[in-house]
Amino acid sequence: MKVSDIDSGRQRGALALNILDTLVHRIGKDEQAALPHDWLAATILTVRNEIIERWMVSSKAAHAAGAKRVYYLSLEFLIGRLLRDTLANLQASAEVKAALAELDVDLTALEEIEPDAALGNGGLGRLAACFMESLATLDLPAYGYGIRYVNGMFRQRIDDGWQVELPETWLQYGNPWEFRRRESAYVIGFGGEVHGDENGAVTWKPAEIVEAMAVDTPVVGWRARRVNTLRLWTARSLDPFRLDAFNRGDFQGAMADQLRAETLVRVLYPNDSTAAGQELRLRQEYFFSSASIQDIVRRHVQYFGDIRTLPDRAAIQLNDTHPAVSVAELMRLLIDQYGLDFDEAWELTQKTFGYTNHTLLPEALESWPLPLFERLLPRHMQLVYAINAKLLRAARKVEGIDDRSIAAISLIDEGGERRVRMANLAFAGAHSVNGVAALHTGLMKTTVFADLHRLYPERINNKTNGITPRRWLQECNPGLTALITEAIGDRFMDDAEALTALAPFAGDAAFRERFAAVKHANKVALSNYLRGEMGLRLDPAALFDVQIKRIHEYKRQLLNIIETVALYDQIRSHPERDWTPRVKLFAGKAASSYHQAKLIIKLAGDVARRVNADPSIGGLLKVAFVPNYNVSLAERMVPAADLSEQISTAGMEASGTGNMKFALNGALTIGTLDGANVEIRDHVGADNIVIFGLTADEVAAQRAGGYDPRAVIENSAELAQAVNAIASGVFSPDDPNRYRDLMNGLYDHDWFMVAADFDAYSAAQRAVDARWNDRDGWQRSAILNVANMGWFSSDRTIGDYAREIWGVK
Ligand code: 26V
Repeated sequence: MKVSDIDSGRQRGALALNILDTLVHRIGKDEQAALPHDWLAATILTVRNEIIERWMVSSKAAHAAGAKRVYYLSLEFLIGRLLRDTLANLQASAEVKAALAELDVDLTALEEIEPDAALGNGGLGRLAACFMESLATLDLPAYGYGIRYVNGMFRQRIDDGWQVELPETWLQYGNPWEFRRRESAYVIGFGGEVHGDENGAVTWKPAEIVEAMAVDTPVVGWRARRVNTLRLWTARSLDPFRLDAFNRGDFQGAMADQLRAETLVRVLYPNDSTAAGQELRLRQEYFFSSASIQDIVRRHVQYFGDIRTLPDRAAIQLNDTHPAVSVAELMRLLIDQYGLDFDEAWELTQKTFGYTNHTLLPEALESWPLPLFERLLPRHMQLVYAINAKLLRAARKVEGIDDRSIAAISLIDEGGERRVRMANLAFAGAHSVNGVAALHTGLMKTTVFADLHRLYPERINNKTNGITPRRWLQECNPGLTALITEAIGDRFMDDAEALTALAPFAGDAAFRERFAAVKHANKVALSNYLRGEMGLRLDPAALFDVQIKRIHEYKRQLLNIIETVALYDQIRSHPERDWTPRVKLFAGKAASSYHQAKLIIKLAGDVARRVNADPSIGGLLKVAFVPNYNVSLAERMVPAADLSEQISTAGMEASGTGNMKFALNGALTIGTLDGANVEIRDHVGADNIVIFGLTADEVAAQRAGGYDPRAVIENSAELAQAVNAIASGVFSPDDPNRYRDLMNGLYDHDWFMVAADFDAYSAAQRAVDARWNDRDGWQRSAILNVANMGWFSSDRTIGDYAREIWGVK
């Protein structure tokens, strides 16, 4: 039976028939029986067919040209949904929408039931996803390598104000985007013993092995210029079912190997603030590093024959230290399999790798207890020692170098229990070490990497982060995109820096009105969504003030909440003043073991409940914590924001990328001089951003020189009143002591300088109110933000990596 035969007789074009054919023959359902997920799968499979040929063209062209390939190794890819993005990049949205309409199916509804691929924690993972899209857009041959987690980032439910973590089952209906590559499989070993023979050749006999199998997802660049591959590894046992054990009646034993393999790829570590430290995490890191490096080496030798030309044909970028064991893995393959001598292998390795650092937080810097590393990876341990010997020999030649400096450079931390330092291994094994914003790169040179920097002063460089304007402007904000296109044409879609042509429109009153109308419509849409999801009633005319990101003390959601309490207090005391109506929105996940962060979520909810229920403030202030922050929620919230909260303690946020998304969508930033905020100010102009608070240098100086938060609190009536109200249970009458310790922490140490920055922050917020009342001035600034944010496109960032680190065109 052909699809046309079961056609209901209506007029249907080729694409509609194609989707229907896929539904019937691939999904096995007819139109009447199909559920929304069946239509989604049929649509994705049909679209995927359109991609495959371009995909093959892309890889054949790279092969024929002998092009150098980029390999982006990352334990996280926070992709989100793919259908809308892929259709947009194929320029096929309208066509597919029309075809589905012929089948009485709504494309937007399908797009919104696609599960969010949340294989990442936050900024680092989302950056990797933006980079993949920009690599394809810039027509650079590239592969992303990672793990196909069965359970990605947890789903957050808020129960009685408390965060509860639930497993996210994104693969529940299968994943129609992916191709399982059974033939691309590698054996990964763990443990066992290392033997050397009389000629010096070394063999590692692992005690345990699993197989890594490739699962590929096509990544379509803008205007489908190129299709690259995101290759995620899944694990399987080489002996998935032990019949001998089964026949003995040992049913569990029969499956034990398979279970162990599946455990490797079961969960993403849901933490971005504390190094995990568990054996399973190191196993994940090695599993994916080894599979990726074996795959890269195999491809190189197959195409080019000589392993010695690897650095000419492959650039491998390490996304933080999570894949740093790759340095030792490549050394192992070069020496033990290809017979190179150590020095030659080291030179090739250094030329091949680049390393990106994403955090200076000492607690997030990975290091592994030496006994664990040695037990799991005995051959790699030997290589780490050999690399370290070479590194320290070089260090000792530096004039005036002292023992403290040598100890800081060493790959082994000898203070306390001995540990392998992954950041030092990545630094030593790479020709390029980059930070992700100018300020952060500067701090790398003077703090964590100061000694390594003195040894290799050319190695550290800056690559300021970026975001893809396809997802973060065109797709999430079609209203603004249409308005911009009408004003300046569509060149900005191919070159985001062409947005500067919008700047003169800031002076055009009619344009400002239309710009404001687009923002208003986005706020109405978000309000409607939040009413449906959580019964919230918001006034879209109010100022939407948004802080959405991982919950962490350094990001200072607490500063925002305390200021909210102070504002509430002020409105109650002076109801006669001309207050700006505000909606304060929070969203974000806390690491499951991070008690303080979870308490901050609870506090946001407690403050919201009290404030929202108080009729005496006449609806001038509304507060909400929106559950389950993820990429899709960000796509709804970012276009609706008026004010973007980027208020980390200066020196602690490596870059931030949410800051860029908001500014590109016409929100004004209130922020500290931290991370990329500094460069955002330089681009949008100091008049179009609200900067407050201590600088990174001042934070360091205060911390060094007897900062006394108690005195600061006692000197600020507004702050003291808010802190004391929270501490005494005004917002938690059911448990008046709930926030006592949290508030005492501010008096006692206040490591994140909440008290130190409070008055400046509060004053900055009142300055925001004043600007809001100057409607023209506000819209002018908002338009100038959009016009000047093109530089923060990840196309620019990837162009910089390509030229300055990878040497690819
Ligand atoms: C650490 C760990 C520790 C073990 C458990 C899993 C895990 C996962 C991630 C991390 C490191 C997270 C570092 C990170 O996300 N940094 C963010 O990177 C963004 C992109 O460069 C940047 O914009 C943010 O400022 C920075 O915090």
